Amino acid sequence: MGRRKKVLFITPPYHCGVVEVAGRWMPLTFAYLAGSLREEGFEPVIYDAMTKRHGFQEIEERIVEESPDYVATTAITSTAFDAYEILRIAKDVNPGIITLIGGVHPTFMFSEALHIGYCDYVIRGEGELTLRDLLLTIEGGGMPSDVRGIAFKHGHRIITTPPRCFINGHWLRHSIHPY
Ligand code: B12
Repeated sequence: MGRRKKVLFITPPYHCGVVEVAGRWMPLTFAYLAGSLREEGFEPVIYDAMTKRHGFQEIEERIVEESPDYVATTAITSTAFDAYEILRIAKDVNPGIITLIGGVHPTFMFSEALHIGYCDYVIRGEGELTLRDLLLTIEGGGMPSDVRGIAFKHGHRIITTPPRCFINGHWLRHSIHPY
C-alpha cells in the first residue's frame, strides 16, 4: 500500500483582538474536515498558527518540516490575504504541493482567490464531503470538473462546478453522498 497522503491544515495568522478576548478554541472547521479525510485514509495534520501566534516564518518552517502533499487553509474576509500568503509560501516551499482554500470568503470570492495565483482549488460551501471527493478524485486520476462545489483554473479560465447540497443527518448516518 502507498504512503498515506498528508494534508496540512493551517489557520491564517490574523489577529484583531477578538481571539484575545474570546480565548483559545480548537478550530472546529478543521476538526470536521480532518475527521472526514481520516475516514478515507488520508493523514490530516492541524496546525493552528493563529492561536499559537505564529508568523509566516514559522509557518514556512512547519510546511518544510511536515512535507505535506496538500496545504489547506480557510478564510473569512478579514483573514483572506493572510490565507493567500500561506498558500504562496506553500508553493514557494514546493510547487508540487496542491493548495486548497475554503470558508465563507472564498466560497463567494473564488475568482479573487484563484486570481491571486497560489490556490489550486477553492472548496465552496460545506467542506466535509466536497474535500474528500476532490482529494479522492485527484488521487484516483479523475477529473476535478466532476466534483461538485469547487472552483479552479483551467489555463486562464475559471471553472466552477455545480453546488453541492447541504449535508443532512440522514446522509451522514447512512454514508450516502449527496452528489
Ligand atoms: C466561532 C467563530 C469565531 C471564533 C473562532 C474560534 C476558533 N478557534 O475556531 C472567534 C471568536 C475566535 C472568532 C473571531 C472572529 N470572527 Co468569527 N465566527 C465564528 C462563528 C460563530 C462560527 C465559525 C465556525 O467554527 N463554524 C463551524 C465550522 C464547522 O464551519 P465553517 O467555519 O463555516 O467551515 C465549514 C465551511 O465553511 C467549509 N470550510 C471552511 N474553511 C474551509 C477550508 C477548507 C480547506 C475546506 C475544504 C472547507 C472549508 O467547510 C467547513 C465544514 O463544512 C462564525 C459564524 C458562523 N455561524 O459561521 C463567525 C464568523 C466566521 N466570524 C466572523 C468575524 C468577522 C470574525 C472576526 C474578524 C471578528 C472581528 N470583527 O474582529 C474575528 C477574526 C478572528 C480571527 N483571527 O480569525 C464573521 C466572518 C464574516 C465574513 N464574511 O468574513 C462570521 C461569519 C460571523 C458573522 N456573521 O459576521 N470567530
